[in-house]
Amino acid sequence: MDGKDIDRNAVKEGDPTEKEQQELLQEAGKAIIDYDSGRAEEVANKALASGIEPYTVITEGFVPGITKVGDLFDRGQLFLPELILAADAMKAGTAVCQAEIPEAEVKTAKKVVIGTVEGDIHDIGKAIVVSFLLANGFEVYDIGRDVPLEKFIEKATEVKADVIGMSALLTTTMEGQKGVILKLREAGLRDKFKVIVGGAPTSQAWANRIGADAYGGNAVDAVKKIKEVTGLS
Ligand code: B1M
Repeated sequence: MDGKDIDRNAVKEGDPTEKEQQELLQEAGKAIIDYDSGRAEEVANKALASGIEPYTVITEGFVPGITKVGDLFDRGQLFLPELILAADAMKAGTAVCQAEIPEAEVKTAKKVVIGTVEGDIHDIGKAIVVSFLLANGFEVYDIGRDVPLEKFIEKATEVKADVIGMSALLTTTMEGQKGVILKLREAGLRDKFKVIVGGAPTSQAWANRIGADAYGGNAVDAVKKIKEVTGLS
């Protein structure tokens, strides 16, 4: 769907009501809980067409769904196969939304190398951060997931990056974020790059403890912090 021309703020007679939009957001979450990729895409399209912002569809629609699935998994009420199916539905739904977050025409000339650290294959949140960085004019080098620690430094050096961004969703792989900072120090490169960390188990306190320059709590916050550390705001 090409929704780039939709003026989401223009209210017309017959437009969906706030209640209908709330129902669509709930349906989005339910599609994840039901592991239904097709429905996740369908609801995403409907929600966008109803005028809901792509980021709102993700954060108020899909995220509560995947969070619920994560909680059930944590409590042993569902298992890895279901978690994988829910993640597939999450990716399908968020991809529809991300396609509606256009890349900025005006570029910032700031380069960000971003990936999920070694041992960690969670990349849904990182992909959302990448979309937001592109929408804000950053040149982004997404080096993927389960990325060896050295690769962050190699890529950042190769492209003369301003920022290294590391995502981690597991308490065990958070250590990789610290590892990259230690490696940067050992190589005498710590001053060359700003470092931002993010992912559900991380926090500002963690960023402070490992000597990162910033912590991003979500995609919007990540962009804000990267703008701050690169002197754009
Ligand atoms: Co996994 N998983 N998972 N998982 N998984 C968690 C993280 C977990 C909390 C679930 C739980 O038990 N409640 C738990 C971790 C527990 C812990 O470490 N203490 C867990 C586990 C245990 C595991 C496995 C070990 C399970 C197993 O194999 N037995 C395994 C690990 C595999 C590995 O990585 N080696 C595993 C696997 C998987 C799937 C593959 C099935 C799938 C991931 C698919 C994928 O990403 N391609 C998956 C999923 C989907 C989840 C949950 C349910 C949802 C994660 C997600 O996508 N959230 C998760 C539970 C949860 O988080 N509540 C869970 C939505 C996303 C939009 O949010 O990623 O937080 P998030 O990103 C946000 C912010 O954090 C921030 O902005 C994003 C957008 O707002 N952000 C950044 C993220 N990165 C950033 C970087 C920045 C700045 C901001 O700067 C660089």
